[in-house]
Amino acid sequence: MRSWLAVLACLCAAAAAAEAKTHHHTWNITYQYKSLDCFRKLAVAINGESPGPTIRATQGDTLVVTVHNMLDTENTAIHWHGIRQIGSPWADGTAGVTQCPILPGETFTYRFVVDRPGTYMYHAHYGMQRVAGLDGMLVVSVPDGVAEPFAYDGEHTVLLMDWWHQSVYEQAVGLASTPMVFVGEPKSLLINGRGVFNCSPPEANNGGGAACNAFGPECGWPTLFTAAPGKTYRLRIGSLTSLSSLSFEIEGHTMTVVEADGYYVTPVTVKNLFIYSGETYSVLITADQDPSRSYWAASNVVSRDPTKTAPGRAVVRYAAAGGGGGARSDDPRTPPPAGPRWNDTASRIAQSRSFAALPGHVEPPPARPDRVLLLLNTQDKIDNHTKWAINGISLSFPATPYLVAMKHNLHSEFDQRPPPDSYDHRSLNISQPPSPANLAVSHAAYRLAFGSVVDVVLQNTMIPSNRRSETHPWHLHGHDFWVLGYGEGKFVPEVDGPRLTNTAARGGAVMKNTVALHPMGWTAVRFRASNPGVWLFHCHLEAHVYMGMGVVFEEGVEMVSRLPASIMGCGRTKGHHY
Ligand SMILES: *[C@@H]1O[C@H](CO)[C@@H](O)[C@H](O)[C@H]1NC(C)=O
Ligand SMILES: *[C@@H]1O[C@H](CO)[C@@H](O)[C@H](O)[C@H]1NC(C)=O
Ligand SMILES: *[C@@H]1O[C@H](CO)[C@@H](O)[C@H](O)[C@H]1NC(C)=O
Ligand SMILES: *[C@@H]1O[C@H](CO)[C@@H](O)[C@H](O)[C@H]1NC(C)=O
Ligand SMILES: [Cu+2]
Repeated sequence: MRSWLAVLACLCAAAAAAEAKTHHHTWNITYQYKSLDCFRKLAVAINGESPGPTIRATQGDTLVVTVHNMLDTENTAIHWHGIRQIGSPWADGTAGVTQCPILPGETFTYRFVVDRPGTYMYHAHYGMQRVAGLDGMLVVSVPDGVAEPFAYDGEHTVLLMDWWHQSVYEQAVGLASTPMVFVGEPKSLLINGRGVFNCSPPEANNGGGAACNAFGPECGWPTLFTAAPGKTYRLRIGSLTSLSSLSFEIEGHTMTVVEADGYYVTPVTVKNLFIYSGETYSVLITADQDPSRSYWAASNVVSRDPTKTAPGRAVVRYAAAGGGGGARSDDPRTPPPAGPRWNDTASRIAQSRSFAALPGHVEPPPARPDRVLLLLNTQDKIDNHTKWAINGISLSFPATPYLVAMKHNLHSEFDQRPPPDSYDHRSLNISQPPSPANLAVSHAAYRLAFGSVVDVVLQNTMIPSNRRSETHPWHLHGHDFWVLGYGEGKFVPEVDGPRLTNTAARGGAVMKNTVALHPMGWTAVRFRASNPGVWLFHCHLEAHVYMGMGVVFEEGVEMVSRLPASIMGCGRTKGHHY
């Protein structure tokens, strides 16, 4: 107990001693033709780049990002994924929750402190816009003079994405249509924004022969990094896939996981890393293989049909391999790693369970919760629309952002009836979930007592129409949570509740901001509702949150200081002066 306090105290002291800097970034957001996987399509770019630049800062620094929305026909908003926004809840970038969207032609400035070191990300949080490629990584270093609990010779970022050829509009309209037109499996997997789509079968490129150019300058597997033999590298890996759960591995090399979502974990060596949308990991990899050749890094789809999406690839080169960086003749002649069996849920759960907080670096969870939310995840039909619902409520964002409506008591702007804390878990059969009696699309929200400890148990189910159960990575804004456990089947409060209490008491629970809810299973997390504001908690799959798979938590909104006028301008906030 004393050791973690000591470590936290010394980190804070070091952070305070170092001079905090302010980093200014100015971003022009535009649509651009990009051929990220050799197929030309419109992408949303930051200063011409998609994915956007990696932002770097040091713990305690302030980031000031001025966003010019130059999209002409589309709103935007940018979320800083994993940054808790303590004291700046209006800078969370979640359209409909913490701000009005940034209108075409308008400028919005995000200003916030990066209070914890670690690997984070940013991405669009307006409609399904992230699908169009508005995303990137955010790396926060420890202050000078603070040692990390592992050593490495160099570091690289690895951003994993999935990619479609139809536009974000077609995807969104399809999902909202009756009957629903699903977005389908991704056409490509991207690593650091690059992939190679097979242009040769004409039917594969939607008839757009000219759009698919296997010989374009952008078309080729990217170099992930060039290693010096014997050296150890830190890879900061983040997934911003829109649909896919992935397995990432590097041919011939093992990886040692040392960080997850900004917290150190007890090192775990793996052949492949399962990574779910919204998660980040740091892994250490030592260049200890034959330096006369190069190696594939690969991402493979798991949990969904992998046969429709070829593996994402990038090349790990050795400096000794004759240089020529990027030359195709240097690409490995081996096939890329095939990845694990896509439907081997047990090994994914086992890896999720294998992570433990590094002793001395993570505060242990409070002993017990003040409130328990049992959240049932179901897919249902509402007025013939296919929707995801949580305890029967399918979330839709109100015209007036929750933060403004709640802070200014605009009660007509959202549903005042709180969503249910639980469901009938006794009679539930997760293979055949009944349609909830209260099923509705709503702008409801959970109001949490400020400072209270909240447990959330997410319960997965089977989708009645296709008899499948999917993986849902749940992401919490404004907080990190302790992961108390993963279970298979149905959560039984009388049996599983006491086990969670024991886990909490034993210590070692990892802290994260995103956690997987595995097929036909449950996942339990605990957090302290101590960050004044209004925060989204949602499935990180773009299609799912668009179909209502999220909830909203409010805590201490009355303690939030005066809201900036820049977040207003929509719904009831139009023309109001606060
Ligand atoms: C952003 O757009 C403005 C106006 O067109 C231009 O002056 C500026 O150079 C652009 N900035 C960048 C970084 O592209
Ligand atoms: C997993 O998928 C394969 C086909 O890829 C199938 O043959 C096998 O039966 C499946 N296993 C389970 C447990 O569903
Ligand atoms: C829903 O779909 C069914 C079958 O296609 C149709 O008969 C019914 O009229 C639709 N209901 C609504 C409310 O659109
Ligand atoms: C749950 O539903 C499945 C699928 O309909 C059925 O096979 C099973 O017998 C049910 N289980 C119980 C305990 O009723
Ligand atoms: Cu989901």
